[in-house]
Amino acid sequence: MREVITLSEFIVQSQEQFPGATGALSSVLRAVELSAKLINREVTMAGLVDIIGTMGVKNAYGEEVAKLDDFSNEIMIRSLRNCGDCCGVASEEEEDIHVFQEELCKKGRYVVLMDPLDGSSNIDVNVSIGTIFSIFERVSPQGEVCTHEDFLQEGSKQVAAGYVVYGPSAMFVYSAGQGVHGFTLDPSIGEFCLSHQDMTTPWQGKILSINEGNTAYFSEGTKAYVNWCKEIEKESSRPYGCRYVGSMIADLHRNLIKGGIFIYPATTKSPAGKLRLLYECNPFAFLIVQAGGLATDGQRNLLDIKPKELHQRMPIFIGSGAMVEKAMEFLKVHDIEKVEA
Ligand code: P6P
Repeated sequence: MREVITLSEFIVQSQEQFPGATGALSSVLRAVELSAKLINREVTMAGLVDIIGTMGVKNAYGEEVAKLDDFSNEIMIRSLRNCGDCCGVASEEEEDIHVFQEELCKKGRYVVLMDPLDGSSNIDVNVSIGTIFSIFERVSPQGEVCTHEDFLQEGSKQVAAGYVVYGPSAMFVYSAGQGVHGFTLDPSIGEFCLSHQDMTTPWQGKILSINEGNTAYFSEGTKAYVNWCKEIEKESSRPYGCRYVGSMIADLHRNLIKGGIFIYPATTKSPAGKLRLLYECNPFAFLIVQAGGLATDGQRNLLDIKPKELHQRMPIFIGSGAMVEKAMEFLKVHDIEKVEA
């Protein structure tokens, strides 16, 4: 019989690799897993029950909050509060941090940052969406309430990060610093089962993923790189294929497996780009680097950047290392050196 290893079993077995492990991180990961199962159930029912559509309220960015956004946010917060090892949460859906006041939670060693349902604008057209999470060890004293400093740490200090893609099948993909591992939900037993152990991304890919509708707002460097990707040059497999779903989780999950570069650059319309450093860029940067790729803002490694505030946006060039390095060369020549000249 095929050996099925569930996510819970894998987390416990992986814990053995950390001599000082107390099981607290495993407990937080399992809280995320429980949330994913509950969210997946609602997402797969969306369209059949009154869970489509918006709440009639806007989030911190002035974006309409979908009912599923709010549901997913509440589910994650409840699970993380109940696990007893998390002292607070920062959510893309909430203006400020969510400080757990319960005595048990104050003893929690970890904080979690999350985008409970990324890509929710795609729900009503049945495109893959997902949950993104990032886990840090707190810097504030255990036993007290968490502080903003717990959440404003460089991405390199993440102890774990991952995502759940609610697509043709639901997949839970995470890393705790020992490689990237994927688990596919088996609905017949209600368990995420190991399906992609030690995921790595090719150093050279052939997929360009960028919203070219924004070309008029791109920098000269970004335009030059995109045009270079479209030139005919057989040895380097160009022109590359273009794939853009408009749901970060779907685009990055594909590129993680097949290779490629995903770009949401700074533009004249959005000088800091669109995606959020804490809730989208850092967790994916952690994963992609663990999988052998690169993640930058066009100049700096994303994981080295000290966040200034919770909802900080950040340009992102992420994926196959050779492609990210090439893109940075174009930005250096056309944007940076030109400006310095
Ligand atoms: P645009 C979804 O709204 C999201 O936050 C990401 O999931 C996705 O990559 C990006 O925005 C798409 O943005 O401007 O291309 O529609």
